[in-house]
Amino acid sequence: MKLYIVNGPNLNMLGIREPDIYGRHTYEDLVNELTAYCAEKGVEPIFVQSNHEGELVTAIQNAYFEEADGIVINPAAYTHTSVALLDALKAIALPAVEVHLSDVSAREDFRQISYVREACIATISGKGFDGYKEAIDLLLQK
Ligand code: CA2
Repeated sequence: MKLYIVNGPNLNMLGIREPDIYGRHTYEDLVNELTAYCAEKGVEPIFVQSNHEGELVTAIQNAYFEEADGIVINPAAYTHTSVALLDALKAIALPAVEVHLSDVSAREDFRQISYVREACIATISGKGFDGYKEAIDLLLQK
């Protein structure tokens, strides 16, 4: 089973700024933790982090062209703005799970909107790195 694990803008800053919201662990820690988790579960992970919307669209399309089985996606701020990511997820029609480190439902009004949610089988929010593991488990069950 091959899964794309896609992270959006500023998530490369994890552990560097705003530890109260996003924790003290780095993006590299996230990749290492999920690599180990995927190995346990027999999953091949493909990690993409980009600060650019178009590169995230390309990553989603690549999941389709490379015959991935699903996508775990934290689109970060593009969650709340991007019709392009929604369209890409709809176009490829692979099972996708939306993940957020923080509990977006308890944050600002503008974070209550998610464009991508409509194209995802589930949304997991506020569980930190464990949310990504839950998303992988959900896709494995699928
Ligand atoms: O909670 C999440 O995972 C978010 O997707 C994170 C986004 C935010 O725009 C969403 O509303 C919720 C922000 C990612 C920024 O990550 C940073 C990490 C460390 C320091 C600064 C930003």
